[in-house]
Amino acid sequence: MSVHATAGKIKRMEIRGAGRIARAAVEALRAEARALGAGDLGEFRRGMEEAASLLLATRPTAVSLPNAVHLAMAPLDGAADLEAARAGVIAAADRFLRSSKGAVERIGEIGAHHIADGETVLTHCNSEAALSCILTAARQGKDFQVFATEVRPGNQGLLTLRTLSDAGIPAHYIVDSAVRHFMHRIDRVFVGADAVAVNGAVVNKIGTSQVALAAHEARVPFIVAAETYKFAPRTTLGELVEIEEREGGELLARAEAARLPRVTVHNPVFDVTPAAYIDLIVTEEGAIPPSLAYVIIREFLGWSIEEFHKTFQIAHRDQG
Ligand code: RI2
Repeated sequence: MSVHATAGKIKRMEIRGAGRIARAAVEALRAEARALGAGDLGEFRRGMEEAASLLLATRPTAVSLPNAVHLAMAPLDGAADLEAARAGVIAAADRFLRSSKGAVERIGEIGAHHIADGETVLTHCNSEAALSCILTAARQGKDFQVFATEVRPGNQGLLTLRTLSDAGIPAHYIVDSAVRHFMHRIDRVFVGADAVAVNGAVVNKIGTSQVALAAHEARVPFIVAAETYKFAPRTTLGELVEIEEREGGELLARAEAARLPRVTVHNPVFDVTPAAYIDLIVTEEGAIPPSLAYVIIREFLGWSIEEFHKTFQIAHRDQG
């Protein structure tokens, strides 16, 4: 798919989920690298950076997107000529796509150890990493149930239910505000992440922090499933993860809103769960307490501060 088409689908959330967004962007960059008819290395680099910038501007929160774009674009630095650059980007994209799928599988294997026979698990939103833990446990023959929230306003809970149902896992569907009501029946919460900050705080679908609060109050373990490329290097520089605010129309129909001129509709689609409410973050490199987020950023992302700045400049070039 072209860069334009992919960017449009990510913006409209036809492609969604932090991992899927990252893979779709990298696939689009790979297609662009193959197709770009540049005359020389400079022209190729400019074309690729334009494509990257378009993809990076689609959604601001899931840090998997800039992390993945950075990995795919890295071979442009130091490439001897145009064809080396082209081949480098294609190979880096292939590597990321392979390792992303492998990471989700590995997270499933590690996370499944935390689900036992007879338990009841709760999940919020639709995370392939969290679902990988749940599906792996089911494939291992464990007998357990899952509560899935609706997830206002996008109703991603329905996607989760379809996956659970296809896998033959008994499931319960509840509105987001019923989480505390049912928490006494829950043994463990599994959610995904759009970003993990250096202080171990997790940015995930709006409502996640309320789920964490209810779990904390009831002493229910709260587990986050997140690939290492969901960790946000720029938070080591003191930057906050931007919380995407989407159209109010997703919440309140335009005609209804027109009748309520004094009402401001707020539609933040993510929130921040503090590290204090998180028991474990399961990455493909192993499960860590949130206090070790910095180690993941340093050891497995391994970016220098100069590199953060460069990808950031590409991301903001078109936004003035
Ligand atoms: P995986 C999603 O964001 C959800 O917040 C989900 O928990 C998170 O990405 C991680 O998903 P959105 O794109 O990468 O639905 O684990 O706004 O699939």
